Amino acid sequence: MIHQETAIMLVEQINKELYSGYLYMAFANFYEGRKLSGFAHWYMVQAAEEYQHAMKIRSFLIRSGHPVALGAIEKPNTSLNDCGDPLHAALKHEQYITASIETIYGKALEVKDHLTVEFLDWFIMEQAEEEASAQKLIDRFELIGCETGRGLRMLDRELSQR
Ligand code: OFO
Repeated sequence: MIHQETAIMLVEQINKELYSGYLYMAFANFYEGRKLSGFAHWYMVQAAEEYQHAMKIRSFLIRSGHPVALGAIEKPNTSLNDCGDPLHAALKHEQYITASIETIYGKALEVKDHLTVEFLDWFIMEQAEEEASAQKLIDRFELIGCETGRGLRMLDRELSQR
């Protein structure tokens, strides 16, 4: 059985994962507007992954007999100007999601909800990857910058392969 407190936190996490997808879609839209379709594609793939994360949690709760009452998904909080802004915002957001997962993990340990601890192991690893990949993209981008030069186009083409 999943503990009632962790179950509530997991339902909230579904909302955060769906919000993540919504945020990444906003980033994709921003890049579409700048004719950087590779960057846009990258974030649409990311948005689809976030949906999968939400579904993974949903299935876990449903399998364990917990009701999943869905809340409203907030409007993405974005003020994007520079073409590097989404990259930094993505890292910051992933750090927030990592903290959220770790909070649930901590609660599961506290209430001895071993099922949830085991379930969240995958998310702990996934968050390490998410942060690393967001940081890697920033590092690569910072060597290039926003000028519509050859480097940016090359990176855009590469991101379209994801
Ligand atoms: Fe679901 O990992 Fe990103 O937010």
